[in-house]
Amino acid sequence: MPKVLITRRWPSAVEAELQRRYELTVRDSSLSAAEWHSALNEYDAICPCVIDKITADMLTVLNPRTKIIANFGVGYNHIDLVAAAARGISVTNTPDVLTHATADLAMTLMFMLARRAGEGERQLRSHQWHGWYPTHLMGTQVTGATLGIIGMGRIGMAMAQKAHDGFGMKILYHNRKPVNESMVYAMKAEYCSDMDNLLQRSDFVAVHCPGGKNNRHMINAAALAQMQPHAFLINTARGDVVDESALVTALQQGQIAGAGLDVYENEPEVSQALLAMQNVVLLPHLGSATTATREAMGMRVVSNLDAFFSGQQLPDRVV
Ligand code: 8YV
Repeated sequence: MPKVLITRRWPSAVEAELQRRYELTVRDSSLSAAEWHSALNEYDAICPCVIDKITADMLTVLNPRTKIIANFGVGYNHIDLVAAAARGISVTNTPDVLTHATADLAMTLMFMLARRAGEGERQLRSHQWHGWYPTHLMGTQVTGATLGIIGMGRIGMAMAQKAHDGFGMKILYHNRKPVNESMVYAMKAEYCSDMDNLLQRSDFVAVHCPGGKNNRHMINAAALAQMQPHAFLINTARGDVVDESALVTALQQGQIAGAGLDVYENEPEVSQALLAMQNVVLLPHLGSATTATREAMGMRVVSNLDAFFSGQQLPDRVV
């Protein structure tokens, strides 16, 4: 049986499945560079997740036994793909299965921000709610508002569709190129080749592009300055897409109305300034965190491993 290492505990149903097929080792912590080097000589496959930063230094083993890194998650900006390819290591991810869970969470953030749900709950739990009054925690209506999607991939599209079909929202999107899919036409989603144009016109801006160096700080001070003062920023993609300190400044100066974040530049650290603000909703990277989705992600890794070890084409090859 091939030897497989998973770097964290996975849902038990998936661990059981892996155990049936492979000689499985389960860790519950990240590997140091030295541990990576020995793991690459010991295992046929290694299955990391987003918190395992796999740099070129960690992949410096000549002729590693490991020939596949099967990531548990769709994003792979934590893996140095060039270094993996140089060692002849294939990398796979888990697309599709977490699309709706992540888009649902972006919707959750949008509603929590708009309707001040976090603020209201904090108020009630701290016994500061003294009864109804006409101007209490007045928020923003989501239905009919304009949603700007940055990155119209699978997750961006799913959020756009939920927002359009369920809540009559007007959809703008910014992408490298226009998306030629029937769903986009059905929603009458408007392509903004110029991101500033989208930022200037949206009531809610949701970031759905990949992380990594190409998109690092795409939402910087200049971009935030384009947004309307009543607009909200939502990020369920990757923390590095948003310049967190520029975001803090924009919020402090009232350039935008609030932000809903599920991802951060230095996870699990979150800036003290954000923690102190009432008009931000802060979640701990929960995008794909439903039982069904996490199990499906695990099973998607299993499919990639099965394909690899039976010599078939990898369903989700990244390199
Ligand atoms: C996952 C995610 O939970 O899949 C992704 O890229 O961001 C998350 O939803 C995480 O990556 C697990 O590795």
